[in-house]
Amino acid sequence: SLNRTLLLNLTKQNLQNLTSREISNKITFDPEWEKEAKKELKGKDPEKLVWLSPESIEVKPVYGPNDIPNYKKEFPGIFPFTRGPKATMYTVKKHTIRQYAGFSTAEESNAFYRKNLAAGQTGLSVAFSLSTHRGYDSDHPRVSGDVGMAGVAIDTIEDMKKLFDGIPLNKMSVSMTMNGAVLPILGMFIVTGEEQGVDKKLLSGTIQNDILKEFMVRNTFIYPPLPSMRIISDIMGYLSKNMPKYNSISISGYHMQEAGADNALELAFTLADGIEYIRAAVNAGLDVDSVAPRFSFFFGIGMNFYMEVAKLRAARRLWAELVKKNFSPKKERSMMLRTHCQTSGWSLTEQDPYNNIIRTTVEAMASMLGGTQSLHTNSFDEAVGLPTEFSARIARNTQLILQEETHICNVADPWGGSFMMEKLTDDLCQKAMEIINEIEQLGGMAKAVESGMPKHRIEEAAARKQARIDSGLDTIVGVNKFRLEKEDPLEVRVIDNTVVRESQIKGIEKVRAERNSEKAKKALEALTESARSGNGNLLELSVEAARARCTVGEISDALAKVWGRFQLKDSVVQGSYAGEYLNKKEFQEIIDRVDRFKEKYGRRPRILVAKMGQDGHDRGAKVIASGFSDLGFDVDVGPLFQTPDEVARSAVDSDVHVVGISSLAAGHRTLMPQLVKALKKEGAGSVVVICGGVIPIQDYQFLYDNGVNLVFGPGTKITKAANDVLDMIEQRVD
Ligand code: MLC
Ligand code: 5AD
Repeated sequence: SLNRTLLLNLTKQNLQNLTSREISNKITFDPEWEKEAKKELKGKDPEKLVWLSPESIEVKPVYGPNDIPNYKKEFPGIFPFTRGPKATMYTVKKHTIRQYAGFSTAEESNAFYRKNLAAGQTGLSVAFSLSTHRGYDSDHPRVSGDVGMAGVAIDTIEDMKKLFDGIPLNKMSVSMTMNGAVLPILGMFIVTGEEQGVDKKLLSGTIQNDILKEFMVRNTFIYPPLPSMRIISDIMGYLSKNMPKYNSISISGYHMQEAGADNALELAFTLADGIEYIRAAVNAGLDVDSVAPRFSFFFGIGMNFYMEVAKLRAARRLWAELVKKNFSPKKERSMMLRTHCQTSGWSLTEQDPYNNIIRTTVEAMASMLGGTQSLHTNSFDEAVGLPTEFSARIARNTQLILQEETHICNVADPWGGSFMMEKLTDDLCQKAMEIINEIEQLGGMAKAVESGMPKHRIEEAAARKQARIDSGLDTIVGVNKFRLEKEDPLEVRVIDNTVVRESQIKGIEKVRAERNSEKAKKALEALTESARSGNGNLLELSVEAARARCTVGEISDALAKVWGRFQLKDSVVQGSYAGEYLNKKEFQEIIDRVDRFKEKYGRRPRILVAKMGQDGHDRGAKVIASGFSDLGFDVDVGPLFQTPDEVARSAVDSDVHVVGISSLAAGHRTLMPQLVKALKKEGAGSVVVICGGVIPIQDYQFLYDNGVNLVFGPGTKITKAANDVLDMIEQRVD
């Protein structure tokens, strides 16, 4: 029984009732300036120059002292740390250049890391395969299209040792982005240190370990929320006792921004997550001062330049004040927000891709001017695949040039005292606090997540953003303005999924053959028992299991025996796309075309929007579902993590005209041909098959040859996609 949602169509009446947002407050200006501006504007009101940001903040054309009447002196390194966690900031230590990377096998990723470190990178950050994220070994049939594609596949401690071969873990700080399979991965990391001869006291780095945002946006959870929260408090307990230099969590807003959140939503949900994690630790008997000093954060930095700088300043101030108010810590450091940033992947385009270098540079500057501790700059080939050696070099050099050549690092918080920046910081604090208070009313972030509120807000914001771009309100150079007539294809990194999988399977077989199977069995049983009874520390037991050479899949299953695997119940927002697009002729033309379709064929065109494999990035799928629904289509949305057979089955069950697959993790080459075959087997060969997402142009012909009817790259207008799909359906039903 699949958990599918059928969206009802909005009536035209409903559509008309949705109006765009308007500037609400009376805007005041300095009278002398206003007089001069009116002259220049030939009598027009300067209020017309106010820009209403996506956060509903009114950005004025000019600021002055009257905009910050309550300005209080603040300095870096001093509570509430608005201006930075350290007094001297980059003047003493520049931010860590920490490029997120991982692909294929441990050997290949290790070689890539070593080259990057030699060329100026200063910290490591591991991207794991989606199969690993979701706690499946590489030999599991569900992950055949995923292994090694979006990150490095790790099945056993032997893989982890290869990943850090020649990289001394007492010297190099390592971030690992892991949330679902956090226990086996952290366990294997600790044992890797041990087998390198490094005492775990000396291990430095960060584990992402932020499960709440997985249930909202990133979707690499394994277990239900409650046991997932126990995992986190067990990890904090273990780390605070045994690994004083290791950051126990990286509370992440990045993925919210990538999923469509504006800066106020990102800020509010991330800080509210942080408060929830301290509460969980305190409820598990830990002292706030033993855990909070090792909390770290992670924000996305997009193209809204001033607002992004203001966000990091606001984040530090709000966090300090919230922790103080809620937990009365004794240590200053418990209130000090330290963060990693990553430039926005979503802001980058497939069209005219070298423009992405410029976008990333601007975003990197905002991160540094905002005072980040660590930074990843994206590669310009983001929209088509994983970084190549060349694109990774440019991305890294972007940071090196900003650090070494621009003298940006010579001043801490250079924006401090700017009328505009201080006002935006205050405004963002206020907007975020309104949302945080709403969350507190719901009983905190865990409850809010359960209610679906944050996810819904983010998806609304994403649909609005898409409509603003599709209707030309927001500009993206090379996409909806100044588009090239002809694009030159980019060189892309190609990973042979079959070869990686076979080599991983050999590795698993070798470890299983050589280990003491009795010891491995006992370690797994202890984990199952701890999950059942609630006694013992799950990380301590996972370290034991890693020593006993248990695999990621075995450790994950030992816990799933008790807790099961979590299934997300989902819905899709309606009206947000239409709300920003209304009154546009092309929008109305498609609605009319869909109505004519219905008159002629007795029902609306019906599309199943689905995701296959372990790729949980569903912004694209959600935005397509919302957009098509607002355009009058009947839309079914499939659950995440489907096999091609499962998708074919539900296409037949709901008798759809079209199946639309969104693919962001490179599984399309393996999974799309399987889907076409599965549809034929079900007798549904006439269903139109389309796909979109991160798909290099080089793969289009391969997909057409294998029965896919239409492929849409990033930057496709939904209205155009809808028209093309209607053409295709009408050819088939006639
Ligand atoms: C810093 N230090 C100073 C100083 N500045 N000392 C004196 N004077 C100064 N001016 C000290 C710090 O106090 C610290 O020591 C040490 O130097 C290291 O500096 P840091 O600023 O803490 O940097 P770093 O070690 O790099 O840690 C940054 C961090 C951490 C705290 C944000 O959590 C981190 O590295 N996070 C990275 C997360 C990441 O890469 N995530 C990728 C996600 S990708 P001490 O003793 O005080 O610690 C993803 C994508 C996806 O999620 O979806 O797949
Ligand atoms: N290697 C490098 N960068 C990656 N990203 C995701 N996976 C990898 C990887 N394996 C980056 C992209 C993406 C963001 C979530 O992280 O920029 O948008």
